[in-house]
Amino acid sequence: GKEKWPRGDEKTWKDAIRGPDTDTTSITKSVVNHVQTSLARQAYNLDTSGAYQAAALSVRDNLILNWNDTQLQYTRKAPKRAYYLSLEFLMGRTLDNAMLNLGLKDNYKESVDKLGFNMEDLLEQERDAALGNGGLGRLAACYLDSSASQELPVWGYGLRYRYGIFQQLISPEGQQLEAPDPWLEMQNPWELPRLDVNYEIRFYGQAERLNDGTPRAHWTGGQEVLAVAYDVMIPGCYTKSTNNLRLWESKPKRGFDLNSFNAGNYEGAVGESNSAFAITSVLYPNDQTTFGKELRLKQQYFWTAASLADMIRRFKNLGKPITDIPDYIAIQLNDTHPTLVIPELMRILVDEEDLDWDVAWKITTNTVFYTNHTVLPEALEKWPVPLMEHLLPRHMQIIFDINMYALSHFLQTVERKFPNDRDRLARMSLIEEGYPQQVRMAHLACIGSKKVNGVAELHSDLVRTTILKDFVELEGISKFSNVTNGITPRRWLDQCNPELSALISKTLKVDKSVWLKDLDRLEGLLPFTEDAAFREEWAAVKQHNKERLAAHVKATLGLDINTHAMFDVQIKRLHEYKRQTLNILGVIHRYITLKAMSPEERKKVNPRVVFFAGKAAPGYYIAKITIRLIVNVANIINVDPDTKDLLSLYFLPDYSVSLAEILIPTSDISQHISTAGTEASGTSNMKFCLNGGLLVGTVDGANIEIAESVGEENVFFFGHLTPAVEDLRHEHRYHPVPLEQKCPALARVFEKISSGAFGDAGVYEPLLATIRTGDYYLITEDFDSYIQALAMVDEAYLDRTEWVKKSIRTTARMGKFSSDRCIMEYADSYWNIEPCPVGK
Ligand code: NBG
Repeated sequence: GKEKWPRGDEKTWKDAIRGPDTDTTSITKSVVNHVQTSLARQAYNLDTSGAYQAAALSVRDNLILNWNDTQLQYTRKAPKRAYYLSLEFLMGRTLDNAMLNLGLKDNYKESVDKLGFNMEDLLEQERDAALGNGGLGRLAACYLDSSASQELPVWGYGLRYRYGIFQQLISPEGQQLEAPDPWLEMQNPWELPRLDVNYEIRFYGQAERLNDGTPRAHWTGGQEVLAVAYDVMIPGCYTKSTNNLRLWESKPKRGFDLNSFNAGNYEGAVGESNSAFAITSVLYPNDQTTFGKELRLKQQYFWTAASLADMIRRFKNLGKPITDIPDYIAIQLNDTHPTLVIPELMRILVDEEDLDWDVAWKITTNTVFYTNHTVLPEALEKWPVPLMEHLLPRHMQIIFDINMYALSHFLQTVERKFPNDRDRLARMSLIEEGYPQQVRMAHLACIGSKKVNGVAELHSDLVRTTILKDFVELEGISKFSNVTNGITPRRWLDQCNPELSALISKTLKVDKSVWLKDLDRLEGLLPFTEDAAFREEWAAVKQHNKERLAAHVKATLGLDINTHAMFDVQIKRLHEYKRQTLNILGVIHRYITLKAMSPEERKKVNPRVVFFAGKAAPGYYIAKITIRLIVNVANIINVDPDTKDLLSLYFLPDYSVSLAEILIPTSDISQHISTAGTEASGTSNMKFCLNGGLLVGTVDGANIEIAESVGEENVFFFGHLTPAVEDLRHEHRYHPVPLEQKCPALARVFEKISSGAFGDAGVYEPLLATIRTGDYYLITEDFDSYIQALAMVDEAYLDRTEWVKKSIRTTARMGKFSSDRCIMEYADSYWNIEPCPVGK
């Protein structure tokens, strides 16, 4: 039936309601209006930063209108929704992406131009929203883009950290220094504070079981903290659908604790309020390691409890019975960080909704889904039982109960299936024995979820056969599957490489609004590999992107880069398993080889520029030494007259999403060289290949599927395979062979370093020692085949025509890696949600 107009005079409303600003004239009006009113400035005193703010506010107005329509539509249609819980969202900048997704970039550019500014300068004003460490956080951002672009009712939930990932400074000696990232110091136009949306979150206190024949308990006392919502609009590409990313900020429940205040304990009262603010003050800068800090556990509970309360409030507005939750809500856990949502949902259902344990458990395990993102032991979360008991006494009880009810069920079956298998019981328990006992979050996430997935075929296999093997035997294989990661082609092709995007549209004779949302269309480029004029244009784009990077490096670091060299890039978090060390040792090997050549021989060598960028966790000693080695090798070889034109090396400081956007489109090759079986997926490998850079890599993570798609002849694989890794490690431990014998080429590189060629050799000794003894990441095992792979790269690069063909073929076959495909898989096979379009 026709809805009744809610209030007042309908015509008055309709006449006053404004539409979006889409033509250049109204865009200009809206920008100037923001200059005048929101910023209280004038044409006379407007600088670039003010112009950025005004343009951003104008774009935001357009987003808000779409956002409002989308949210109203969701309320009206009440579709099942999915909620993506991630402690990290690495969004980068928003303005360019928002204008592109709205299809309004050209108009904004024209308008800004007429007002006397340059759009590129404006874009540079924006600070990255860097609320994440690496791939896991950036994946969450890509997934939000794809959800909105496909009109799916998906919201993200995260934390609004006052400080994002630290800013990285590199001293002249190559030391990494960390500075805070006060990204909110400048006004942030991309968030809407929702001070009215808030929840009280409890910590500590007492949990008392009622022991009245029900599983209920009362949780009282302790500290209560307020979670306040900030909403970030997530525009879909060429659609009105605009989803929400809700970030929580913590603050004291009331300004001061009145009791302590009245008792004269002013400092105590303020201290309490400080501890409330502290919860969302900083992003933990560790990638793939856990530290068991109480504040981190507080963040996790604060965020999952506020998010769940918000979902349940929204669900209750539908007026459906509580048992219908799985028909309206799907919760996706981005790694184990939000696993507390499982005991928290149980607490709400059992203690507050008074449901039977079994009913509550059924609801929970039909609502929650878990994605595993690593099999590295040091990254698997465990929380000490005493800490959990102190901070979340009721949740600790519930976890013990889950262990008893859910697992005892299991364990009885196990006992029948595998009689007297005590080891298995100990292995599977949610509680790891020891001093102290620890809660295994991956086990809890696994048994509390409807489905579990890894992020690339190989990784999902490893999840099934190693860390969750026992659970597969118990629950059946069908619960455990794979969704290979993807990336959004909007940011990672159209936005970061506008010239390539334009060339593709022109060549395919298809508007980008089509192929950006149907990336398999890139296959249409394949016939053009044989078109010499097209190949030239293709190569010219790469060349131009190199010059764009060179200009940026000149402007920011004052360095000159040889843009006629092959560009070889490795950018990612510094980590032993990612083996930046292998790369820098390879560079030194190349340097030694060049030095030994005659001037005649050198003439035949193709110049190469090697780029590194990436942050090391502040406490990661070995990773920091690797940075030092890279910087000091660069200091020597970049000025060596014998070789500097043939080999140069740069460590670009403060890697970020925005830096990646400039670097990725320049690569001829990029390196993804983790020890086989350690990199769950990798996603920058996809970004490089989508932009026509070829891949040098190990047979690991998504490299494998990329090679399957683009053709193995277009990638440079090397190194041992996953099944060999454990045996090799065993050999290293029990039958060590001296380096000189095992790998003479690497031994020469070590000698060079130890000779002091790159400064005080003692500095590097702890790093070299990890390789000489133990060599857990198998550098010595893979070094020779790595050097061979790089030689094959040199060889292939000599035939430039064939090289460009490889580049085109690579881009053309990357369709599978659009995050649109991933999100559709999650929507169909996991969440069971459907698009909810908004209409014009
Ligand atoms: C990382 C993996 C990457 C993967 C991203 C996104 C964690 C715990 N894991 O290989 O190391 O691409 O997750 O899935 O950060």
